[in-house]
Amino acid sequence: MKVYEQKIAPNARRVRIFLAEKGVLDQVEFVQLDLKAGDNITREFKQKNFLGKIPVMELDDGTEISESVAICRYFEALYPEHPLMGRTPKAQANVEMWQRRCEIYFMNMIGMGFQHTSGFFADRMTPVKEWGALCVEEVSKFLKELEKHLSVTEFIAGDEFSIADITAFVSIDFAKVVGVRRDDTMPNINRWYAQINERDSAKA
Ligand SMILES: N[C@@H](CCC(=O)N[C@@H](CS)C(=O)NCC(=O)O)C(=O)O
Repeated sequence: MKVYEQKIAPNARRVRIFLAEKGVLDQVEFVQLDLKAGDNITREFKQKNFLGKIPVMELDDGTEISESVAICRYFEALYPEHPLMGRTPKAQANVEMWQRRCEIYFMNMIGMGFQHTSGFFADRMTPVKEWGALCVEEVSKFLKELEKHLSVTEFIAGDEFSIADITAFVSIDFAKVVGVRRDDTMPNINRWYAQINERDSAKA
């Protein structure tokens, strides 16, 4: 099976970390694309994902799956031992809630903030600086909420490491591109970040 990605891209990184946690990185052939050069918006690539986004997983039977969480869900179903999406119905709902919060209100806001303030993809979209600035404000607000949340919980979605931690961890590194950084006023985030960063998967 193949995964089309660009290694430094945050969505690619979260899938890699998930696969490393599952111990299946070596089952996948990673195909590198250059996003800035537009490898992802060619007619050929858009046949794999009409949205022109990575990562895209291609199974040996030709099935193409995009959306990072959909790719992760496939591996969660294949390898349910060491669950990363919750064990019980309640835990699964909690993980889903936090994963979506971290993705929609944090990771995506960083992406929008970056694209709309930097003009990085101006060849394929219309940057709106004011919208980008508002997104960056939302990123800072979310980080503050995360700091409060991590004062009462070990991991983002409770007692166990999950995909929500992966999305939040990758997003915290990504947030540097919009000038938002964790700092000394965030002891809980710093404690949690160090813990995730020590896992072998964090280097994937
Ligand atoms: N919701 C998608 C987002 C995918 C996405 O935005 N990928 C970025 C890289 S992190 C991308 O392909 N950007 C290229 C572009 O927008 O042209 C997912 O979860 O995989």
